[in-house]
Amino acid sequence: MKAIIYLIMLLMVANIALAQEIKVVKESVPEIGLNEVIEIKIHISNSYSMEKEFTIEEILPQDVMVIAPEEFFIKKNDALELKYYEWTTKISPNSIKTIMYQIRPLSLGEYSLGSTEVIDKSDLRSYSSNILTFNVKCIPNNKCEVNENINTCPEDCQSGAKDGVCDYKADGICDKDCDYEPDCKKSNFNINYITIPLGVIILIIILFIILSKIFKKKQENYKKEEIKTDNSNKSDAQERDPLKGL
Ligand SMILES: [Ca+2]
Ligand SMILES: [Ca+2]
Repeated sequence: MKAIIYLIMLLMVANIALAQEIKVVKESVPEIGLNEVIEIKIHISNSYSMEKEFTIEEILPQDVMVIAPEEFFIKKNDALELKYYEWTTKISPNSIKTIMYQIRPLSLGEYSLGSTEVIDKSDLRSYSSNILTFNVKCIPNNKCEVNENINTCPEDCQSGAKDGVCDYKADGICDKDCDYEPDCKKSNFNINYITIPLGVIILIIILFIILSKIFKKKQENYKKEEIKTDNSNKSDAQERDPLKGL
């Protein structure tokens, strides 16, 4: 990374003699520990044969503490409050100027700094730098803590640890962060396999009880009806009996 930056810088210097242009390159170390301060450098090359004045705007990432320079500006982008630096500087002909600032990242993981916007005040043309990323690593203490994972704290969080990151690999350890992983044998048991047949059986039993009750009642009614008919037949026969009353 550093070698690439130096190569770009070398090319920028070489370009001064070859072409008339403005180049902006941003750099930092690729990695720091939590609570450490990171220094960001913005190199601006003016390959014109005249002095130029620029305004430079650098939007700072969220979740950082501004260290130096202490003064910064705030603007609103939708509901988001953005901290940013703004400088105005003159750069001599055929030379490079470096602007530096320091911030302290407040959380672990990868930070990304958007491109620095540089505007040439003489013709209002704007130039953008590269996007810069750096990683904030943990300070190891043999505990895989909240917000730490195998990427941000490989010293404390082993592969397969329950750290919110799925390490998808066949290493004999089932990582519980994965929905599916070669080492996690997912049980094919489904509770529905029991509840649905059980429900059907209960329904059949209830239906059987209701139907048998209805059947029983109908049978009782039929018997009552039969006795009633039998009695009325008997009384009819008595009515018609010619020997009745003798
Ligand atoms: Ca830790
Ligand atoms: Ca994990």
